Amino acid sequence: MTAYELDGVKVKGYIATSLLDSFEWLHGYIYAFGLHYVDFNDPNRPRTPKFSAHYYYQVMKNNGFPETAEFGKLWGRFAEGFMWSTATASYQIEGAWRADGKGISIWDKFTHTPGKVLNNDNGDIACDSYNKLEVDIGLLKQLKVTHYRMSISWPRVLPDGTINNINEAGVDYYHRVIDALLAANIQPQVTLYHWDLPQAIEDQGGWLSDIVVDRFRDYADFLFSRFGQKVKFWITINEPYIIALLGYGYGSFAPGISHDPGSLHYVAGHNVIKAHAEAWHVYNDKYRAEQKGRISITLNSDWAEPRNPYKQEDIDAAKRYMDFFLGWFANPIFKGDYNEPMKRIIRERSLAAGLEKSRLPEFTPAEIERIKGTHDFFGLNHYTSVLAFSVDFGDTQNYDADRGVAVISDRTWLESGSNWLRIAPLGFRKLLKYIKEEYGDPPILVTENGVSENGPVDLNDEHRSFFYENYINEALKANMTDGANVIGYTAWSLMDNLEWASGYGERFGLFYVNHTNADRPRTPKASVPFYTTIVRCNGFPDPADGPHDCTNSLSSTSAPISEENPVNFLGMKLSIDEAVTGLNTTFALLIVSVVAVAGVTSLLIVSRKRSKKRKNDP
Ligand code: GBH
Repeated sequence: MTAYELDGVKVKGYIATSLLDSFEWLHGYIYAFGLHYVDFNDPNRPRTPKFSAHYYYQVMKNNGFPETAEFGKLWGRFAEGFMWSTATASYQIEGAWRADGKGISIWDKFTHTPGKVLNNDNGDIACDSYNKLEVDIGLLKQLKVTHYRMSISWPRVLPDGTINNINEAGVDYYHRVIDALLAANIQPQVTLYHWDLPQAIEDQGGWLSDIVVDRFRDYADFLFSRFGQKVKFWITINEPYIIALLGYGYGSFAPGISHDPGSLHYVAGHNVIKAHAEAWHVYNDKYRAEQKGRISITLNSDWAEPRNPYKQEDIDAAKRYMDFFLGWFANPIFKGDYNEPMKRIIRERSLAAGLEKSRLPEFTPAEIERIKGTHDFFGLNHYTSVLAFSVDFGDTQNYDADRGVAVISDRTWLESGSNWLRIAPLGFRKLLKYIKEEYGDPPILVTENGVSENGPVDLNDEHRSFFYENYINEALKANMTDGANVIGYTAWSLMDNLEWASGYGERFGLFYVNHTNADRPRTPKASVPFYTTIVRCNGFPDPADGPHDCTNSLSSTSAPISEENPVNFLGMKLSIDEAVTGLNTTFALLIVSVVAVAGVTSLLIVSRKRSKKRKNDP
């Protein structure tokens, strides 16, 4: 376009290569140049338009780039007082699994069950944060974050899960953490429950039994009474979706229950919602007036796009994906009761299978009222997007069959170190806007967002800086352009840690932790100064009204690794220079809003006559 408009080159047409993924000569079917994905495992060779096909359609329709800022970078800052944070969770970093009277959690048991976790990794030592308080505070200071999201290990403070037995050594540890944070002028955002349920409570049925509702309320009451003078941000429960579905449906997470995948995740989810509501009410009734903090829950959700945005079935599938994911928990808490599609679909499918009633439990009218409105903000964990389409699973009775949706990734979304996580920043903006519109324009606190790598250690993590720059910029658009009330942002994670069933191989940290070294040393990755700059700038101040003091730390982003040391970029071994060039190219492509399809080839048809004529001109 620049050549045509600015340099006067007579570009007469443009052919995008290729219409379809196809046989790529010596490379077979590995490389996919198509605007449409072709499934070569399916004899029907179904075609699916990629994001790039839709984008190219827009370019053709406009006879140039679409007149929208959607794809460009937005310069601007978040509001004064925006909360900049980074997060960890107790089991993933603390270690000291039996120190000083700590009780056993379901994750201690799960990781010690052979075959449950990749490499049989466990959290016995983890990042040893239990013994490295000062070191970790140093990392937070280096990042210049205003807040730190941490979680409390329930069995560390209440070894059997009840207030009959208080482990003061554990309570002291959290006092030391919180005091050190406050001394560094970093405000703690404390999660009461990030998945490490006391095994003693699991032995009584865990989240499947409503005993847990009372236990959790007592535990919450206890924490507010002990820490509420110092802590002003509370998150009751992290990701009920994962607790319920992976813990009690699929069984891929602790406690690993999978014998009744039709019902148990719905039962567990039901109790999680009730437990959250009780904790919120305790705070509201007993502590809020005096302690003046805020308390809510953190829900995780992907963003779902229809696989084909022009196909009604796919549009419906994407909506169902959202209803069964975010809506499962957001509806009862923000609107009252489960959403109608979930209630109707699960009831119909249950009855059709000969059951007497729906596998989705019902709330009584009194419960609906008690749960509705138990939020001071919308805590959101978000990582990735999916393309959804409708699938009929027959009469199978499980979550996926109830939802009736399957998903794929767009081939143009860059990969990460986790199979489930593709980099799709645009979905973040859409999700934030969706929450604003669907759930009453709540203040939204982003409690997790981040990206992983795996394989050989590479401290030059351009992919993470790329991720943070683009995702945070989409959050800024959601805020400034769409009016979503985003009040804070939290990078997952402060440091590489136990990535649950994936072990230590998938690394989400801003700081690298060497888990084979007994000292568990922390080393900043290149993304540390990068994120710090965004934090100091409170967003992305326009260079046109610069220079800005806050960008000074950018000068220290130079790679902390040597030139000889090759780095891994998108699975290819490249020199650092090449990798940086590759990434900059990807940035540039995205920023000028051409989709980053690795190796898109194009053909410029230049009018020969004209160019010849020009050449011949004196
Ligand atoms: C969050 O979960 C957690 O709160 C945090 O503790 C975690 O470290 C972080 O994200 C990164 O995962 O391996 O294919 O079975 C986000 C939800 C739950 C998404 C586990 C990936 C595993 C999928 N994650 N899930 S798979």
